[in-house]
Amino acid sequence: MAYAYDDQNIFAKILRGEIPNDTVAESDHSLAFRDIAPMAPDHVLVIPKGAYVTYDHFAAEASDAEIVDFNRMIAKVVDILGVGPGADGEGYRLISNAGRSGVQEVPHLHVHILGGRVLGRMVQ
Ligand code: DGP
Repeated sequence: MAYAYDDQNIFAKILRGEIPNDTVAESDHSLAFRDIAPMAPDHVLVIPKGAYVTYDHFAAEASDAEIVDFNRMIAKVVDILGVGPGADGEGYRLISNAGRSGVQEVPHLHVHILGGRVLGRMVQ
């Protein structure tokens, strides 16, 4: 499958430093920053630095190093937020919207990490 990446999307601009962000953590291949319109007390977006549109695009084409880095970044943010259910936190949710049916607003892969309150049922 061919994935067309639009390098004018807002997260590409954040990665190029053209738009400010509230960074939570950064690594070689990933960036985590707070969502501009939080839907929970903790709402962080994790994005790869590479040009990937959706999770399936990333999983199919990213290097092993990028995939490991991205997943470790999610674990790191869960730890920073203190929401891991195995620790003292109450738990969290990961969401990655893709395409029109997934109501993806920004066409650069991002995983939402939501926590800090009891979340409602997932699918509407
Ligand atoms: P979605 O593509 O539907 O999974 O959601 C995109 C999310 O990105 C949405 O929760 C709002 C957030 N967002 C959009 N523009 C910006 C921005 O300029 N900065 C930040 N931090 N978040 C943004």
